[in-house]
Amino acid sequence: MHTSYNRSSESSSSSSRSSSSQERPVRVHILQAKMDASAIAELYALIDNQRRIPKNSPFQLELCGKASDADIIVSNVRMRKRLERHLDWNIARQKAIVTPQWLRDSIQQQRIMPCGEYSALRELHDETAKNCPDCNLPSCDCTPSLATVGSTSRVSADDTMKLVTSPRIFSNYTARYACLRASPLVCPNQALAAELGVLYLHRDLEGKAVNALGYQRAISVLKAYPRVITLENFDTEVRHLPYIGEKIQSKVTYLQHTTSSHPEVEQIKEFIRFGVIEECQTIRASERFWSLKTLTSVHGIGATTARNLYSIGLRTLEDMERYYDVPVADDGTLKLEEEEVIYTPNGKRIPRQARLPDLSTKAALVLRNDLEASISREEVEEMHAVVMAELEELQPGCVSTIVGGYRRGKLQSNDVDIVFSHSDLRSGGNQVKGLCRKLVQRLYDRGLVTHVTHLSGFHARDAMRTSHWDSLEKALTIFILPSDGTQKRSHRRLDLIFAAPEAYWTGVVGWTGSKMFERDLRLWAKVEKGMKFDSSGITRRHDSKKFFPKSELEVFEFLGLEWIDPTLRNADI
Ligand code: 8DG
Ligand code: CA
Ligand code: CA
Repeated sequence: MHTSYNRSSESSSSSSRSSSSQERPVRVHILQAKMDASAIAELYALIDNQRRIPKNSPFQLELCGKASDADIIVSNVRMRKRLERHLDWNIARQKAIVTPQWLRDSIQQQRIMPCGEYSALRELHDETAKNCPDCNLPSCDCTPSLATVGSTSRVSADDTMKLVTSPRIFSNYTARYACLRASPLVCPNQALAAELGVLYLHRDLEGKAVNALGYQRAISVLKAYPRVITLENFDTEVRHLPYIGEKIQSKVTYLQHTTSSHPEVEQIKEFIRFGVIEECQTIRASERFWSLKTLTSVHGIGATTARNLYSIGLRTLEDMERYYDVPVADDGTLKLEEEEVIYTPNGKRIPRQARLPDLSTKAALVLRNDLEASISREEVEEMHAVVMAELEELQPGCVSTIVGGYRRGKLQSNDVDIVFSHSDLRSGGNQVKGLCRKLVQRLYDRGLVTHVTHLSGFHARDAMRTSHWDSLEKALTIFILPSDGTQKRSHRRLDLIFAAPEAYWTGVVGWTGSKMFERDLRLWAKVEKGMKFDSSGITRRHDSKKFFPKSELEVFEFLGLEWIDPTLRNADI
């Protein structure tokens, strides 16, 4: 049985198949929606491992980054509506769309299992059976479906659920800007990206910003590379990708690089050969690295402070507790200092001070276990619902979007970011700021917000050093869901961002991330379009004229960009 494909059949006619034609592996695309990182990694590893099967074996699978070019799409999505968020239905009908079990069984049995038996969507069962690249099946004509290069389909201006990322974006992995590339949550080279992430973090903790950015850029480019990197494609393609092996444009690092030119190139090659990078092993074994990493895990402690604390002898969180004089309760647990609160006769909590409590380093230390824990999508949604219910009481009819990693498809988030607006809000005045402050105060009064790390106009100190990002009103808070009696609730970081209605969509784009996507979006706007992009709007540089797109798609179109789904904006690790 031949399970690899006949290349000449790509010319679309099954009659053009000839016995002398070259065969190519069956292309498999992993649709990441509704899969967690470990499931995606498992499927990539399955395909990657079988790559080592001798070349003349009839059973060859190849990872394909572009759904439209794949023969088989592995999907956990079972509903048409949901699938259409990621894939044009006309393209879907030309593919075999199967469950992950198909891949496991095919690998185990070393043959293409009948796709129809693993059809992921009931509605596509017949097409999946027919398009299965298995010549032994009676109904199979073995003609691979041609990739129909569809353009971005615009269904409704502000319904991003229905926008499809063009296949062109998937082919564009050699582009210099992350906002031109498709960067999935987990890429075929995720382990390599994670290893380079150690080098990035090390440079970042040591204050070597330019060097750190070099690694961040290399990671960002690798995130969009659609194939598992091998020594072969490394030499022919990968080393020529932007930022991989390019000298970093800084006098200081340039001098460093002349002695050991292009460290990324050697390190990537090292990873391909050995599966680890030696310098990462050294870094992981270093006490200083672990100490700096631990000290910066406390909210509000940046790399510079951590290095200062290290230089005076602090190594662990216990050292920090002693240094910051964190109070310990009788039972040995850390405790928050008593807040000054008073209650109304019916139990409503009233803060004695109008000023909301800052999250001090001391409090951040006490809450560190809560704040370090990741947040499930269900809890993110619950938090959003609770906040919206409170906001509805203050100003009915607000709109909101959960942005950040949640919107990019992360199953676990480190914090929750929500952008709000209301059509009645006027820009320029104090209405937006007023609503943001009122909401935070209300959440505090309800015991839902316990601390505030930044509230626009409230605190001079910008602990997050994010003031360069934009001028939207924001409150960075610590939030805790009310107890439902069954589970212990944890403190969570919650960022509330308020935009005037005309700045809502730039706010949503600006806060969806990821960080490198945002960085390149701003760079693209500036260098290529003569525009300044930030979350509060787009400004033409030569005459300072402001533009306010009316949908997220319009933000992209205005900047001369093709649509990229939020789940493909994961340009960081
Ligand atoms: P996670 O670690 O929270 O799970 O991932 P994330 O959601 O991607 O990270 P984040 O640190 O919450 O940042 C979300 C996005 O918002 C990211 O692209 C960075 C961006 N961002 C800030 N601060 C600010 C800011 O003040 N203004 C704007 N426009 N964007 C900001 O982190
Ligand atoms: Ca976030
Ligand atoms: Ca955030």
